[in-house]
Amino acid sequence: MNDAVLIVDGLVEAPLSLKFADFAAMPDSVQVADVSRFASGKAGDAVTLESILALARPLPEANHLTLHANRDDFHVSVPLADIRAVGLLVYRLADAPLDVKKGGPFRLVLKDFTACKTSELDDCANVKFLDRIELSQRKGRDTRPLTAEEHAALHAKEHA
Ligand SMILES: Nc1nc2c(c(=O)[nH]1)N[C@H]1C(S)=C(S)[C@@H](COP(=O)(O)O)O[C@H]1N2
Ligand SMILES: [Mo]
Repeated sequence: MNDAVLIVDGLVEAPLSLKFADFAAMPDSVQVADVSRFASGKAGDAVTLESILALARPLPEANHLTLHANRDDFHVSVPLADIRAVGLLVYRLADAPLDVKKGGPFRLVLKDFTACKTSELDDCANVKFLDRIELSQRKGRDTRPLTAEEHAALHAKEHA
């Protein structure tokens, strides 16, 4: 699991491929210990999404950020301007890489999120098993459930 990589690509000056050790080595100023302080019900230590974007350097025409989880084919695409200040990349829990059972090895957690389906930055956008962050001009792939029935079915599958 320590070899798992998070890809950052699309409309960026410097595409990235980041591992646990890369996140752990980032400066204290961008580390966010214990995200449960900001995101109720979520757990682990993170770095800010902004610090990752600072390394990748989105091009001026990048307007959207898409969070890809190929493990279960779940994808969320939101306006870059909305997510950049509130996104946290959780990579560690109790001094170990974030377990897949907790949505690891990498999980996006929003500092502030609304109830499911009430805004772009809702609980559903807290993407587990995150393996790729893609910057694009237009909105990218978004597989969040649209109806209450689809949403209930997804949660039933998640917690099965
Ligand atoms: N990869 C992936 N991430 C996901 C989901 C999913 O099905 N797959 N479900 C989303 C939905 S709909 C919600 S409400 C939250 C639930 O997060 P929790 O299990 O920490 O409460 O995870 C989100 N992240
Ligand atoms: Mo959700």
